[in-house]
Amino acid sequence: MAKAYIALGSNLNQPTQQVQAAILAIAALPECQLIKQSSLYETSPVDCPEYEAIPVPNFINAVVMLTTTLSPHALLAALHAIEDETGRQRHYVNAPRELDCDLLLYDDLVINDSTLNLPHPRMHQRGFVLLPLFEIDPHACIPNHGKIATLIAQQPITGIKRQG
Ligand code: PH2
Ligand code: MG
Ligand code: MG
Repeated sequence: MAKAYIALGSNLNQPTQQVQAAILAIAALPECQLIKQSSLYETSPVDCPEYEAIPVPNFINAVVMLTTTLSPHALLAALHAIEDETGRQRHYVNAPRELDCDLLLYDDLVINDSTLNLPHPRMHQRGFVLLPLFEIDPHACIPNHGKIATLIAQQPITGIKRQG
């Protein structure tokens, strides 16, 4: 049984409901048991270009932990199917989206192939991932990057509000 962490994000079409529905969909996946879920966080967009001068909406973000007997690639495919169910369109890089489900960690595996990068390549720099992950696992370690507590202490983290 492997332990996997997934980051959820939405900034389009009722983000709170999108993230809550995604957590239920993940809990219902075959060969997966949802073990922990973070609070929801309202976060400022990071690396999201404005398109036609329309301000980028804030995100709702969360992180969940599950145990699974799915392979990393099978879990990734299941997460993409959950994204597709929301009607997500990929207009341009980091465009507003109904749902983004990123596989962050799968045990301590390091994988870099054409479809999957583990650990998620930008997670160690992103407060909207680090803070909810710290909430559910303050002892988490990111392969090649070290302890989550150290990563959080090392960088300024702004624009993140934990919701009740
Ligand atoms: N996701 C991105 C890029 N920027 N910013 C926030 N606040 N939350 C996200 O989930 C997010 C982002 C790419 O997937
Ligand atoms: Mg993402
Ligand atoms: Mg993604």
